[in-house]
Amino acid sequence: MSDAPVLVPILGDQLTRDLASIRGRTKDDTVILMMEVWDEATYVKHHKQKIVLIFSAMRHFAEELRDAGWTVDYVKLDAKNNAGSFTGEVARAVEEYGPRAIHVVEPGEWRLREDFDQWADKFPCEVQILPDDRFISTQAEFDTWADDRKELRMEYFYRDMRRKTGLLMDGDKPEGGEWNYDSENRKPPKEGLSAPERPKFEPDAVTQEVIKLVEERFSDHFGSLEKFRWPVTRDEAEEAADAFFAERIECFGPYQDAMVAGEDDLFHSMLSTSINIGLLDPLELCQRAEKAYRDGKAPINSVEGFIRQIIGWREYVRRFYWNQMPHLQQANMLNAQRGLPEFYWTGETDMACLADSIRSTRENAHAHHIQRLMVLGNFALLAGLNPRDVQDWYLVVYADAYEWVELPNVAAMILYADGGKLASKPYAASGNYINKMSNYCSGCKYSPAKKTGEGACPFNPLYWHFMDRHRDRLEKNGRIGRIFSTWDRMGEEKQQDYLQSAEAFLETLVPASDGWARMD
Ligand code: FAD
Ligand code: DLZ
Ligand code: SF4
Repeated sequence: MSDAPVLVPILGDQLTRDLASIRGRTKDDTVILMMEVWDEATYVKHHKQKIVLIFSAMRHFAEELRDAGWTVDYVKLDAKNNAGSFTGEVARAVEEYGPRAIHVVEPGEWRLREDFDQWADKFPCEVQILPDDRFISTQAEFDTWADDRKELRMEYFYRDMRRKTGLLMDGDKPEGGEWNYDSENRKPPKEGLSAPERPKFEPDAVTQEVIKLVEERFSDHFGSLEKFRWPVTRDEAEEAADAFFAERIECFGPYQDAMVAGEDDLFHSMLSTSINIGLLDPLELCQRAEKAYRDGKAPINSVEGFIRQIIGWREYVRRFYWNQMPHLQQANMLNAQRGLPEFYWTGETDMACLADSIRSTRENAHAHHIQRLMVLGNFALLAGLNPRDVQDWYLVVYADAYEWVELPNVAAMILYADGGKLASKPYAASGNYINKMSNYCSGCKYSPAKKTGEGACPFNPLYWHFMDRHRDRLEKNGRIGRIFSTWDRMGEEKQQDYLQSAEAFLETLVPASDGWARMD
């Protein structure tokens, strides 16, 4: 065997001790390369907390690997010789170590895969790009499953994942008799609903150094750093998971779709930032959830709901992304052309539900699922915001955002830009839905009960404006087509009232200035 080592680049969302590229490797012939690079920190102008999270978690992980005896070449962003990109840094390391091979786990994003695919031609050594086996499904499995289906519904894929993992199975039947308890995940919040506070992790010296770096180098990026309290190590992430299983999972299911002003976490696990960078193993979390059910500590609707989000939605969007790229990025089936309104960045809007969701986004780099879907996403859909702007926004603002998970949720789930491959109907709702599922409306300048004109909740006329302008496409949809008979029964005058109210509201939207999402 040659003395030359194997070079193992580990990316910022691959912070897992038994990653496929190091599993089974010997320490004395391996050089691990970790890189803080300008290209990754700025390909969109990520929320400041996301950059802090990743750099701090990377630095801690490098220390953990060194303590375990690995050789780690760690390149800090402000290192003088920083090459600025993964490919540049790998070129520098190839020059320095003369490796006999490069072993890297596939990146989560298409743009990087295109770069990594060039490495075999660029570098004078063998290059192995390994599957990321931290996911439960495989791409081949999904692609075969998807091959002759016109519509790709998560539910059927999810059932296969249940069978594959054995989670919540009773022989070959679903535990409790149903595959899906979604209908028991929709309890409106009762007066004064609040959840136990999740553990918050005070920034240690490593995180503080990164905060300083980010404040200096990324001062024009969106978001505040004041409330940075995310787990940055495996131990912290496990503490966060322990608290979820001890204190919040019981109510997770019933209140999964509830929203309460100022209650930013409610009963959500708040674990996505840790799962997505590899600090927590998704399958282990699901097994813990199942145990809580079997031990009688959490009801089936909570546990099945949690497991569905992970081995259902999370797995599904990962595979959907790779199955549908690169065209998913350009998809715009509803021909939505309106630019993103400035208030998505400033939070300055009289619509209380949007203002609170954006405030949480700015302060925490997080908003929970139903805020992302039924407030921010619903508005983007109804107002006809163009998918590229909306995609950029979601990729920038959330600490858990990576294109493989953000893009299917934005393009396919909220904007229906893929024409219904992923979702059976657009998630469109009027003010009634938000009023039922939250306490936002009582503190809003608008009224959900008022349908048109001055003081009417803008979601009401926007809803009908959306339906009317997409009638040709949506009327044929069995799940939504029936609402057009309600529209027709309203009569011309009422319809015009709705359409004019919506137009008047849309006129008031101020488009976002350039420079928020991408470098000028
Ligand atoms: P919980 O409510 O506790 O759910 C448990 C876990 O399930 C999450 O940690 C997450 O890993 C997984 N999960 C739940 N829903 C989804 C989903 N729709 N897709 C994939 N995984 C899911 N999640 C991201 O991780 N990154 C994103 O960039 C992202 N963008 C989104 C954009 C839109 C428009 C929407 C509607 C959803 C998006 N989600 C994204 C999914 C979801 O909103 C977040 O995963 C969730 O809010 C994270 O908070 P939590 O850990 O408390 O989740
Ligand atoms: C998101 C991100 C950022 C902001 N910075 C880095 C970085 O400097 N170095 C790194 O290894 N990874 C970073 N990441 C995560 C990568 O962009 C991530 O690996 C891809 O998005 C693939 O999912
Ligand atoms: Fe949102 Fe409309 Fe309720 Fe205001 S009235 S909080 S805009 S749903």
